[in-house]
Amino acid sequence: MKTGFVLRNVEFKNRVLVASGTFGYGDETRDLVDVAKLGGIVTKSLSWKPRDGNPPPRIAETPSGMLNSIGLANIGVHAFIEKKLPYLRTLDTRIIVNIAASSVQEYCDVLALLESQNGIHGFEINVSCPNVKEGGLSFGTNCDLTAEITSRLRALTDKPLIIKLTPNVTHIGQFAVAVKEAGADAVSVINTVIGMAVNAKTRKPKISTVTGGLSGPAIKPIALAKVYEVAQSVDIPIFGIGGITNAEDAIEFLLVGASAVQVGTANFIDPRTGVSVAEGIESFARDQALGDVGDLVGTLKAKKDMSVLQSWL
Ligand code: RRO
Repeated sequence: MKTGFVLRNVEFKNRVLVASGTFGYGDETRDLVDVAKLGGIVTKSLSWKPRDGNPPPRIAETPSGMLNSIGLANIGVHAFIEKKLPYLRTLDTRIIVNIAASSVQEYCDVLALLESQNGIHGFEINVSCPNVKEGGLSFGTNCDLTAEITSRLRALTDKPLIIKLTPNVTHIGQFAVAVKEAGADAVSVINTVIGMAVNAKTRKPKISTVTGGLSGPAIKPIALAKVYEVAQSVDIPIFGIGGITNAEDAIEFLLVGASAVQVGTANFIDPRTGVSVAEGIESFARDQALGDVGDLVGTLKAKKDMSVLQSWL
């Protein structure tokens, strides 16, 4: 059974990665998860300088979803290189480093510095954090700026360049087209959906920044629709993300057009979820007598002319 795939010049052993922000820098779960059974790890977004993030409370539970406003808390690219990358280099899986920034120049500086290090297989560019005032959605909801960031970074690396898109736009397919034309190898679809939770008794929002990013099973139908729209718009690979908790969820993403998936919020319940999703996909493909998990990608049986999205594309 073939489980892997190739993106640009990098081979992934299977189509399941763990999503940025839900697996730290890979070291917290070292005694819990056999990461060699994952296609890869996407590390928590890095900025040039360390950031403390937003004040608490910055996480709230909602029915079937988690609301976060971490505010890009991270150790900064220099501490990452010194303290985290040596361990990541020892792992038998692909390491994708996620980068966030508050200016185009900062994205370039962080990527250029990481580019000079061994042990990084690709970059995922976060233009979609809903919880910071500078950068984040102010980039990711502007198609021209998203394309400019992509082309500036493309010039700096020959490694896979993946742009992580926000669902908080009217036509995500247009963003996928723009980043493809600017040189992106793939897109990650989706980051969190802007949401809000309120405590009726105190009349206060449940997180300090009032709104946050909703993730978990609550957003899976939104994510499937966004992946479908992107798959109808571009032919570059898509990492499908949003509420995946088991193999069946992941297979749904492959069917609508994702080439691979990332498991996010489910890691907070069980950090081994990605491994069991990878195993479950493989046994599903075997049961279906497929020779390659990739044979599932984009094979949704849907009448395209029946899709209401079609009139936008
Ligand atoms: O740190 C965060 O608040 C955060 C980020 Br950078 C992101 O990309 N998505 C999200 O839901 N939270």
